[in-house]
Parts: sequence; C-alpha cells; structure tokens
Amino acid sequence: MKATALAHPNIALVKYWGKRDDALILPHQSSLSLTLSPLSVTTTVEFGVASDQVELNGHTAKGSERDRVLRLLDVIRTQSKAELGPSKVVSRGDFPMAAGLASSAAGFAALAVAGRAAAGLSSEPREASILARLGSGSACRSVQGGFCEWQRGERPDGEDSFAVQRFDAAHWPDLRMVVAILDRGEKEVKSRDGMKLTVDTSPYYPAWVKDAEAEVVQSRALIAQRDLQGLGELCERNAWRMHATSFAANPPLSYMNAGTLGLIQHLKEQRKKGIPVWFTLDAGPNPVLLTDAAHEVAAEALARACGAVDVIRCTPGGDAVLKQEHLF
Ligand code: 2P0
Repeated sequence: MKATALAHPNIALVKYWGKRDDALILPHQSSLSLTLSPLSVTTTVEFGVASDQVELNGHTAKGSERDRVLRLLDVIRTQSKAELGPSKVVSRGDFPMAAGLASSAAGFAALAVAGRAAAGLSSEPREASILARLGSGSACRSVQGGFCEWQRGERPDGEDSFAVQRFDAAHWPDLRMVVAILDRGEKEVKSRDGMKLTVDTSPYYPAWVKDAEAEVVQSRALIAQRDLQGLGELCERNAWRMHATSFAANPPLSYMNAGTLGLIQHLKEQRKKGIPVWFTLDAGPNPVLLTDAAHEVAAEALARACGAVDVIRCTPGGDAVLKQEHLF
C-alpha cells in the first residue's frame, strides 16, 4: 500500500495551449515534448493511513493545491478493487520551483505512477498518463522519457487523450536544453488562467490549433532525422505563435518581458556567427535554449551575458520509475 516514484519535468517543443474540457483537462490540440534530465521530483504515496495528508516540498499543502492531489488519488480509489482508505503523500523536487519549469508536470507524473503502484494497479504508461493528465495537462507527457506526444484524442471522457513515447532518450543523446532563468518571480497569470483567457477571447486561437496540430507531425520527422536546425526553427515558430495568441487576448497577455526579448535578439546574432542555438518559451519569461553538446557551454554563456541569474543544463531524460527508498 506504499510506493515511491521519480519523474522528470518536460519542456514542450510544440506547446499545449488551451483546453476543450476544463474539468478533464482535454486539450484542443496535440503537443510534443522532451523529458529533461537530471531534474526530478520524487513522490511517496501510502494508502490506509489515519487521515489524508499532503506534503509538498516540506510544507503541508492546502486549498486547491491539496485538492488537485486528492482528486487524483480519488480516481485511483475508484479504479482499485481494494478498500484503500485515506492516503499520505510526500513529494520533493530537486530543482528551483520558481524556475518556470513545470514542476507540476514531474510532480503529477510521479504521483500517478506511485499512486497506482501503491494501490496495486498495473504499471501501464497509458493508464498512468491519463491519470497524470487529470492533475496537470503537461504531466501526461512526463510518465515516459525522451520525446512524448500528447495525442489530443476525440472522446468526451478523455480515455484517448494521453501521451505516447515517439523516441526514447537514447535516440538523440547529443541534444541539450539550457534553461535560462532571467526572473525568479512568481508569474502574475498562471498558465491555467492564461490559456483559458486565450481560448475565450483571442481571435487568433483557431489558427493556433490548426498550426500546432500540423507542427506535431512535422516535429516528429525532424526528430527522427536528428535535424537540430529544423527542429530549432520549428520550436521557435511554435513558441512565437503560442505567445501571439495571448498577445491578442482581451485583456492582452504577455509572458515575455524586456529581458526575454533581449535574450532572443542576442540569440539571433549569435546564430549569425554560427552558434546553433534556438529558444522555446513557456508561460513565463525564462527561455529554454535548444542546442547540442558541443555548444551547451556557449549557450550558457549567452544566457548569462543576457542577465540570467541561474542556468540549468539538461539532457534528454528517461521514464518515470519506481524507487525502493521511500520519503517516509
Ligand atoms: C506546455 N504549458 O505544453 C505548455 C506550454 C505552458 C506553456 O502545459 O492547466 O501546468 O494544469 O493543464 O500543464 C503548462 O500548463 O496546465 C503547460 P494545466 P499546465 O508545456
């Protein structure tokens, strides 16, 4: 009745931006991401304790944070034939939560894998991915390593909306993602609220959905060929388009700040000098640079020259895994 899992965060190369069902977290379009090593979140789940307890990064979770965790465990209870009883959850991440990297993705993926194991349910990636999705959409892409594609699905119950691994981490060991932390502050508009505002008010939204769906297919071919330039260009274009939908929302929404734009400009100049480096940007000001092993030091230097207060160099990461050592 107790299990522990470790999962890595992921960064989308083709972004998820907007839900067709807010409760079940079903997206309007498919997305494709790379799982990131060495960053990880470890989570222990135990059923059959005296009362529900949730501890995240050393503090007792309250309000919606606690509700999101307990909701996922409730789904496990309905799937289990056994009487599981109340649960205790302890989760710890090894990277700065303010980095703008989706710690929720790794957190809910680890929770889904550990929770299912603690309940004696199968370790099917599909089932864990559907469960993780109910915590946070992007979490469905952190159950497996390498390059994972979240297929939007068609069904209203979400049973066909989960991530599948297209290429494992060993497919492209030379690829690097360099996280440039320009700003550690909490963002003003959470991704969940920003994407909802965009879906509801941006006239550009339908065009985004159509393009992104096509870009998932294109990215698959570029990854198959390990085409860094092709993938880098696609990745930038997709990030610009995602952010453009939000610029056109009402009221307008920008996750970029002056530092973000400064880095993007500098990056273009470096590229003209022959450094193969491209960016992607989630719902925050901190770009993630896509490059190869030979240029990760140059990418870090570029980020620092543009004011990065911290830089995290990542490689393709592996699957979420069960661990023998528990957190309690
Ligand atoms: C992504 N993001 O594909 C996109 C790009 C942010 C920008 O997934 O509401 O925390 O819990 O499903 O997964 C961040 O949103 O949102 C995200 P919910 P989530 O990675």
